[in-house]
Amino acid sequence: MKYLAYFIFLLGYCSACSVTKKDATSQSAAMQRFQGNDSDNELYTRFRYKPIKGLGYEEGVHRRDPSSIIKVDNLYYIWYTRCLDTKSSWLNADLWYATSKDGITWEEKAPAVERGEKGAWDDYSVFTTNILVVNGKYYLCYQARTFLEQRNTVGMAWANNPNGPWTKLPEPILTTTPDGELLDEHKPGFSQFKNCKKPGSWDSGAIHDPGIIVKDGKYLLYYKGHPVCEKMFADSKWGVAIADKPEGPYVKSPYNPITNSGHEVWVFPWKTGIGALVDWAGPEKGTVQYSEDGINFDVVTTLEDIPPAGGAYIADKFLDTNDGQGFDWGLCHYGRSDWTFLVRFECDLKRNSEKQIGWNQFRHYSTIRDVMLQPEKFGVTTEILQGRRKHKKKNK
Ligand code: AAL
Repeated sequence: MKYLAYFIFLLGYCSACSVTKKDATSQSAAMQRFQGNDSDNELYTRFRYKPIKGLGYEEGVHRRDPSSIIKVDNLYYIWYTRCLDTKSSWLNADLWYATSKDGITWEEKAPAVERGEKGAWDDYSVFTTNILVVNGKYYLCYQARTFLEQRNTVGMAWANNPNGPWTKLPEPILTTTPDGELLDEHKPGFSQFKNCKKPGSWDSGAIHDPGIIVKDGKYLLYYKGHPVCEKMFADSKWGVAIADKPEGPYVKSPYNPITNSGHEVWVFPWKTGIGALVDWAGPEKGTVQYSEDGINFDVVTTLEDIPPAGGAYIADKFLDTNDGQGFDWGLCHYGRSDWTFLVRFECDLKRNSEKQIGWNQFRHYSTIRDVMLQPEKFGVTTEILQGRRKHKKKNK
């Protein structure tokens, strides 16, 4: 009995030792998982926003989902969804383009790709596009919808000049996985939530945000998928479809989905692999990730305030580089006003750029969005919240 008590005491003492005594193998789960400070992390940044001229807020016009930006003959080009509908900001829309000399003042030019004729697979809306440039030829890939089909497709158009004219490929280059069942497959609008009969694969309900990057001689078309019978709008993930030629055929990777999170797709060449900004949807929302092969992504750090549907100026996006340099500016949309509009963002995701991570860059540190939206409700004004009103000096 005496020995048993002694043994129990020793056991307790030793297990206490193991959590209090440090030896060479002591390492917490967090430190085993990931080490590194944001201040040393090349893929860490804060985002800063600025208004632009020409594509900013305008009553009566939605402009949203901008493409990546390219530079041709000293002029920047961008493509985006332009929509005049009051019920939706992306259905019943066409693709337009604009140019700029400095990335701040933009000139809206004309439609690039318009909806097809009645009965065509793109007769209701062409929207959310991205650009690809290969050997002096330009390709736009974009979402397409008919008026009645709930599930969308991805189309492509090409041109010899960024100003067009654009020629559409006759058939979609990507389609949703044809499983799951909607109560009504032929219903206008975009509400699949109440339209569910039988759940489907992760990309059976929608294939969105197509964007192509060139890697090792292949064309990697990244896209976001929603399943039929998605429970929440934020259950999206990304997949990739791969082709030997820009026009396809694109074959979906057997590894899809290749992310477990992410809404608007944003990928860029980074060093020898591919970087990804995974925005507001899913368990790994708000992260920047990296993959050596474009399929297996790891989280590198967490970012706040990622530009919604950002389209960056990524100078080497289509160069099939093994030395991806990143980017430091672009346009994104603001979608919570009556008419969606474009704004400029700046960041430090260009290699060797100096990180602006001083205290004044952490504007969101003390931000509660509901307070920011309705300061008066909380007894303060916007001026006070923004720190523009100084304390009155007493006893001077
Ligand atoms: C966007 C994109 C797709 C969706 C809608 C318009 O930000 O994810 O394009 O369909 O919202």
